Amino acid sequence: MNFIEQLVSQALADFLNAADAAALENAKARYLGKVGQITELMKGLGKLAPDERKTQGAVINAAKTRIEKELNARRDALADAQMQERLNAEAIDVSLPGRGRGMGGMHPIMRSWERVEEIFRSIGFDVADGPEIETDWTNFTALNSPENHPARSMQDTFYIDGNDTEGKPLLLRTHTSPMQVRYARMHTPPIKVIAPGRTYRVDSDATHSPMFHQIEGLWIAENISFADLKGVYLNFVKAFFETDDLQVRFRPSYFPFTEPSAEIDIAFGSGPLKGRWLEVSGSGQVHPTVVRNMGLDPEKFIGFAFGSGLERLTMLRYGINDLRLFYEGDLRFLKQFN
Ligand code: 2U9
Repeated sequence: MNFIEQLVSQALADFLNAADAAALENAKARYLGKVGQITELMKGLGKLAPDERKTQGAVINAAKTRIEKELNARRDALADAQMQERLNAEAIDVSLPGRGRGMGGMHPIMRSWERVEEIFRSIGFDVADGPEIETDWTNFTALNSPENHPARSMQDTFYIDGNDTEGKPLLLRTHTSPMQVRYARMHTPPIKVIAPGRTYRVDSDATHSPMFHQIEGLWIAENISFADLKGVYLNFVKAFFETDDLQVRFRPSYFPFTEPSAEIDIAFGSGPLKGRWLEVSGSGQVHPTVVRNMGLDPEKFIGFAFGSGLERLTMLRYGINDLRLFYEGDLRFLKQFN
């Protein structure tokens, strides 16, 4: 094997041994670079006699072409190998089941909310909706709690920067009653509506939360009495707790917006709470001043209202003993309702 043949086979061996692109380019420089061996041979041609230059030149050129061809082949092979390695490393196992999205579920309070709406809709009640930020008039004055009246302190609340058109501060509603005031002023009797929603008070302990949910009902027409209240509420609790085996009783009470007023208690005839009187609602005949503030003549229109805490109803229905569980977002608790 002459020198040039040896050089070529050495170059091919070096290329094959190059494990990656950088090693390959280094090997290339040794033969084809500025001071590479083939390049040096080319430079030496000038010193040869014309005849010899021609034959030697052809031999060197053939060697160079051969080396370049093998270099390109090795470049392609290394690039292919690298791509294959990447494909293997980044392979996606299409047979794995997808992660999917968590299904989410309904909060127990929302379950009660929807349940109560369904029950009252089934006996002809409409459902009111309204703002959580209220005016002083709609939240208090219209409901017969005049300014400076001590009854207002029963419902201490959060005030908002900014005033209403009367220059009074806006506030977070302390009950859902203002929705019914708004509803009554936009409709004509019979007014038969429930108002579910979030309410706010400055109160926070094991049995009170600064935000809680109420469901209130209002039925005003020309001849609606306490007997209707009893019938409607008894029908409601029987449907809500899914039992006919319960009793209701009314205890005298006081609210500014009703007169006379009563607390409503229920007692189950069976189950873990059997025989215990449980307070579930306030109620009463709507106060004539409130009827007037709804834009109606209290000499002509009369009816009842009630208000229940959705948290309380939900705790009794499911046997939950701590109010705070509703607001902590603990999935171990929430998953039990879905
Ligand atoms: C209008 C007129 C009267 C709604 C009523 C109660 C009695 C009551 C409490 C129950 C538990 C609030 O969530 S709670 O703390 N509510 O006792 N609510 S009568 O009376 C109205 C509502 C609207 C126009």
